[in-house]
Amino acid sequence: MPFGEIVCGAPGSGKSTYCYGKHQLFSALGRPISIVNLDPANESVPYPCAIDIASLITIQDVMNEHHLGPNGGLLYCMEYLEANYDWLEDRLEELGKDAYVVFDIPGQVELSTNHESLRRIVERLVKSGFRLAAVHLCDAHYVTDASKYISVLLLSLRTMLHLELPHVNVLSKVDLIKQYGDLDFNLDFYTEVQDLSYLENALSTSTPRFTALNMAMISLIEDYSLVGFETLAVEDKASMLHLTHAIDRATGYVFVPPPASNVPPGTVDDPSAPSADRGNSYALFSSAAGQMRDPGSDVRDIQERWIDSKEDYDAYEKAQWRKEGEMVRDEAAKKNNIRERK
Ligand SMILES: Nc1nc2c(ncn2[C@@H]2O[C@H](COP(=O)(O)OP(=O)(O)O)[C@@H](O)[C@H]2O)c(=O)[nH]1
Ligand SMILES: [Mg+2]
Repeated sequence: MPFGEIVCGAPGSGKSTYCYGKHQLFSALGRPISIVNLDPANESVPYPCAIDIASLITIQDVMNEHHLGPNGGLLYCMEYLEANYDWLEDRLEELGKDAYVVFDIPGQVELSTNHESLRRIVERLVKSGFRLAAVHLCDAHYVTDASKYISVLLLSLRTMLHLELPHVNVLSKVDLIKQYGDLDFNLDFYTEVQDLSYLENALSTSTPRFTALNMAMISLIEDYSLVGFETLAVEDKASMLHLTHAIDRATGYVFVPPPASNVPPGTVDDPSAPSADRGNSYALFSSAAGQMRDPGSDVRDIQERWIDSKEDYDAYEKAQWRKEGEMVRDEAAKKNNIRERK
């Protein structure tokens, strides 16, 4: 059964960079991955593309032929893709049943908030057997201002309700957050979205005329109680691994055994199997779906890494990289010496 991610988010939120990072990470881990570029506005795609919408339709052709602007052209492309869904389906089938497919979606927000084409394409993918999660990237810069943070919360909530998929919201580019100034609260306040009424003070100072409106929106967000965020710094391995784990839990990939492993006989479906056998599968479930304990799983560690002690960590990492570089250079020199002596 194929698994996958719908990577959405505003233009510039880091979707294509994330897809590239994911490709590098999964290639290193030996996990299957295919990236599908569905964004006709992606001019130079940084990752190897398994399927590219450009071979179906290009935004330039649409703009020339139908005299549309870039935004209208892009919506046309999505509607065209929906009408020619079999083009996508045929190519996805070629990737096989065990594929892990990451879809790079155009940044136009209406596609994931109110336009119907993307939603219907996603619906058909799910019907055809795909286990998908929506990965919604939002630039972490927005948490530095209370009213922008509210817009991001509303956008995330709307996207969750529109796409109707298991959903992972992500504050991207968290490595840059420090340069935008001090946060009013610790990072966990923004990622856990627990008690937004604390924002009232900041809102009434920055936009006093809209305080009542902002507070009404806050109570709406809290009523749904759906939005929360993971964080991402794409070049940080721990951050990518943690996000991958969170997405694997959303799609159910955590329960997929490695291809080479044998399924213990009679463990899951057979109620007459000895309890010791069944115990194994329960342990798998509780450890796979239990509390996450990897290095990026505590948002206080993220706060320390990227906000409180960023300079110290950066200096430490630089020193480690230098050491690694020197080791590689010494190894190469040693090998050269041996070869020359021979
Ligand atoms: N510092 C930093 N920059 C990032 C990160 N992710 C993306 N970017 C930069 O953000 C810009 C926009 O990224 P892109 O992937 O093209 O965004 P897209 O429009 O959503 O596909 C590029 O200049 C990226 O290099 C990140 O995690 N950290
Ligand atoms: Mg892009």
